[in-house]
Amino acid sequence: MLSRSSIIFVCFGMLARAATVTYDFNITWVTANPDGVFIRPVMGINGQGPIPYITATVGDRVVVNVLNQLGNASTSLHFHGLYMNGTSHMDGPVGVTQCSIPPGITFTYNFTVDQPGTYWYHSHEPGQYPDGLRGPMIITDPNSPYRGSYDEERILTISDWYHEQFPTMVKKFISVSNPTGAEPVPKAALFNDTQNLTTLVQPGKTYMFRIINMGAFASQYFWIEGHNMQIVEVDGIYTQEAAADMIYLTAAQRYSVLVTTKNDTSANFAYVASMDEDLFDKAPRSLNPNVTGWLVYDSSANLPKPALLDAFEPFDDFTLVPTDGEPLLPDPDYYVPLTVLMMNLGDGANYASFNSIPYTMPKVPTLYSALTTGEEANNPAIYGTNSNAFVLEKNQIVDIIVNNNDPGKHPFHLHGHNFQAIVRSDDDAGNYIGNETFPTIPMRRDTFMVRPNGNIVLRFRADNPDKSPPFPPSIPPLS
Ligand SMILES: [Cu+2]
Repeated sequence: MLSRSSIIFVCFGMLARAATVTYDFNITWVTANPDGVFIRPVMGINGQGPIPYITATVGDRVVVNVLNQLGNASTSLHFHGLYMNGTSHMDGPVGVTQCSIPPGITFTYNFTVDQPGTYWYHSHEPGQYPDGLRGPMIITDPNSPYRGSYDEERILTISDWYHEQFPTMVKKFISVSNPTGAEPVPKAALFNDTQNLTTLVQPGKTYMFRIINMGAFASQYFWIEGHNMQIVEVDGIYTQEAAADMIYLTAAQRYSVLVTTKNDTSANFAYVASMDEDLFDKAPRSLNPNVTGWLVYDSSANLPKPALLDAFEPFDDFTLVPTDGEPLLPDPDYYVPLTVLMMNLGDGANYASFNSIPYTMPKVPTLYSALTTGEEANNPAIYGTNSNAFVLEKNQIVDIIVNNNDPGKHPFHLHGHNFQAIVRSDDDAGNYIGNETFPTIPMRRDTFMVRPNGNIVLRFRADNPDKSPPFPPSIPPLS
């Protein structure tokens, strides 16, 4: 349910048109069978699962009226990749910027979007989004540097799929009976929440595919047989065109790629996403890690089976160059060293930790503590012993150093900012020791993978908020 109303305002002598885009979302349980072998309850919106896309144009105000009618679960929505600069209380993570939305209660998200690109929105109640509350969010840009370089857009989500509901799986995952912390292995991979997807294309045209990994756990390799991809955007940042035969998307990463179709319509071509099985401790033999779709030139021609690959050689995103040419930020004022370690605690279960501190959600959301404690807000201790709080000063340049002391690959995501990815080591490089030379124009994105027993360094400016909220702050009172 979408309604648009327009406000016209004058800025810098130019006439700009900004719309308000309103979505009324009634969240309920529905049933779905996306992999064709198991019908199960999923979280839907307005009776629909998969859930609707959110679309807006740069400059628009987005209003999402949420009514939680799940009955048996609280929820929230996060708009992944949006900086929420000046409206961090609209970001969505439960325990950080808001309380859960209990069953029967409404909550309105209201923010402006001033960044173009490919995003997604999802529940930010712990462990909930893989049960269905995840969908694309696209911010179109009349001033895109690639406007005119393509004829049409297509949205392609990639995800992993489970048959059990997440609350049940999480109980088994974090338990004394799983002391190694082996993650639940998905049952299937999906394109646009289905399998055997067909994408009708016309010859001699260029399509921009907005590709989103909205999976729970699995990273995915993606390629198109017989076609080359030109990467033009990662996580909302335009990049200089970079040719790729295959890309790799961790959970939560996005790419826009240009694909030019052939002039000949005699054959159809498979595209494939393949879950990175390195992540699975023990995958059953019956697991098909691949999902296949087709570029269909001729709907009466057959849909060929994709070829099996000997090895995966994805494009290295570290080499991408943003089109805005933003140079390496100055040397940092502050370092946030984070060591990733999986640990068994007193209950015998396995927990992920930063600096040996596993996260426990505070009873009072972190943002509420920050806004209600006066001078004490600068004391990291008030945010709780298990929240790993670091207090930054406005406009500091910050280096987050992630040392992965675990043999698994882990995506790392920062809310409220993108970051310059200035170091990514190979596997088994150990902890960061600071002898690297940094790229002069680093790649930027909001989600980045650290390799097994390796390290990454992410640099950003602490500029959120960089201005007062555009409207009187509307933090709801503590209940
Ligand atoms: Cu996010």
